Parts: sequence; C-alpha cells; structure tokens
Amino acid sequence: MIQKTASNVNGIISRRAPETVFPPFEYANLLDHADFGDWRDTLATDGYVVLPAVVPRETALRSREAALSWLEAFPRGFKRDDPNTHKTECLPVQHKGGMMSCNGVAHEQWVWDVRGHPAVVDAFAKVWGTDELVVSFDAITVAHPNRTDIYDAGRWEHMDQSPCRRGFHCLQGLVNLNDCGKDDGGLMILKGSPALMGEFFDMFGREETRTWGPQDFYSFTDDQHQWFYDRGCEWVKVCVEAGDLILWDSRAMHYSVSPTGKTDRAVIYVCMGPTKLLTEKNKEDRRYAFENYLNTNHVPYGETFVNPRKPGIRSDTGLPDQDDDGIPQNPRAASDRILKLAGVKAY
Ligand SMILES: O=C(O)CCC(=O)C(=O)O
Ligand SMILES: [Fe+2]
Repeated sequence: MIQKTASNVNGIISRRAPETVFPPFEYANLLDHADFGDWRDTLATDGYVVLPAVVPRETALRSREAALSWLEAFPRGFKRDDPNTHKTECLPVQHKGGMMSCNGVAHEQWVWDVRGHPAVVDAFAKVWGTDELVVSFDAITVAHPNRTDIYDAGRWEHMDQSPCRRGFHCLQGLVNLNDCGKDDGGLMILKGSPALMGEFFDMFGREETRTWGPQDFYSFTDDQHQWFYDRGCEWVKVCVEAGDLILWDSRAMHYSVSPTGKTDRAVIYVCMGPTKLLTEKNKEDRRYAFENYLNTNHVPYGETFVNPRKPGIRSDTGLPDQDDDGIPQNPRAASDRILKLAGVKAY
C-alpha cells in the first residue's frame, strides 16, 4: 500500500517511498564497491564503461554495411549514398531518429554476429562471473545526420529499470558499428547516477512509473534532474570507435542524441545476464520471441516484455507499415551457440 507522507525538501514535494515490490535480487550489490582492480571499477563508479575494440573493427564495419543494405532492400527508395533518401518516406518505422525493431531485425544474422560475438560475451561474463549467459533480442539504430523530419527527436532521459527494484539488476550495452565522435550522435549518460537511484526514489517516491510498456523503464521529468546535479552527476556524451562496446548499469539515467556531423550513427544494442536467472515463464517467452522473430526489452530475465508482432505506425502516413511482415531478410542460423545465448537451449 502506498503511503503519501508529503514533506517539502528544497521546494520539491517528496513522499514516503512504498516498499519495493520486487523480491531481493542475488546480484543487487554487485557494483556497490569499486574494488575490482580493473574496468569494472569504472562501471561501478561512473555507471558506465567503454571497452575499446571488443568486436574487431572489420566485423563492426561489415555489420554497418549489412544494416545499410537491409535498409536499401525495402521498396521505399533508400540509398545510402543519396542524402535525399535519408528521410521518413524512404525508411522503415523508426523511433528517436533511427532506432528500429521492425521486420524482425533483432534476428538478422548480421545483428547476431555482433550481439553474440564471443568477446562481447566475455565482457558480460566478467561482470556476472559466469559465461552461461542469455541475451536480449534488442533493437538497432541507424541514425542519419541532420534530419529535420524526425517526430520524436527530443530528449528522453530515462532508465531501463523499475524504480521498485533495489540495487543493481541489469547490465546494458551497445556495440558501435562505426566511429562516433562528438558530432556523430550517440549515448548520453548521467555519470554517477546509478549509485544514487535508491536514495532518489526513497526520497521522492516510487508510485509513479512512466514507461512505454515494460516495468523496467522509468522516464524522468526535467524537474528531477537537479537533485542529481546537486550531487555531482554530469552528462557525458560517450564517444567511441567501430567495434567498441559501451556497458552501462540500467540504473543510469541516459538518452541518445542524433548526429549533426557528416556521418550516420550505427549501433547494435546488447544486454546479457546469467541464464540461471531465467524462470520457466521467461524461457517460454523467449522461445516464442525467438521462433517468431520478436523483440524483447533489455533485461532477459525478471519481467520480460515481448513486443507483439504488429507493424509499427508510420509517422508519415499515420498507418501501419505495409512492408513490415515481421520476418528478417536473412534470419540467424539456429546454431548451438545462438540457441544457448537465446535462452532456448540449456548450457
Ligand atoms: O541509443 C542509445 O544510445 C540509447 C538507447 C537506449 O536508451 C537503450 O538502449 O536503453
Ligand atoms: Fe535506455
């Protein structure tokens, strides 16, 4: 039962926090102390870390080419070398200036080549302490620079974790498919925010959860930011090169910005956690999503969210996208390795 004992702290009304509703998580304290003696200390302190050249540069660049070929294969006239075609009418349904989860893209082989790369698995394994991992069926982004026809390009500061969880719960990541400098769009992270999240929600309450669907999402309002700035948090635009892996604690406040330079931003999102955390329901959901080429939210265990197969609504016509049949152009092979990472085959 939510109790609203209002008190006024620095002009902001705070409410007594309800009890957290999720059961304790065995890894909740994993990043409490920066005493690993390696890059995990940066992850624990800053809430994110960049691991250079995890995927070979050539593999990353090849996947970017594949992403562009995938876009060109739709009958909408997109051509990578013709900026006049880098607009809504020529592209599948996108969000935030380039994020795509349509047409079963999460299950394209070129996406799995990066998402399931052994070195990406190793990085997640180092944090979790096991290499028996399951991976999300996440979106991709190809964002073209200087677009003026994007309907939801604004800031969207959020975290991908329910405020009702205590402590660390999920490790997110993305692999950049090309170089991403200061003008090339990219991930914005509020450095240092994860460690403060528990205190923030204890103070301001957890009863209001703003999400697009999954429980593990919370959208921050502008007036909530100052509390973090007052405690030393700063926004960082993460710049990376092709093949670099960015890892972040899902409690980090973050959003992305669109490119303003000359080149596109191309990214594959990836999120892994221990397979042993999967419930029977998680396994069923994942098998269904895998076999039907569906997307999930980031966290592969806990409260999984499977995006139903439904063509996205086009922002240019207001109608469902006729070209979205939900089927990848080159579906992933069902290899032993992929089946295990998908969580549909036991290790
Ligand atoms: O595109 C990005 O860098 C961030 C996207 C995002 O919010 C996420 O993957 O959770
Ligand atoms: Fe996010």
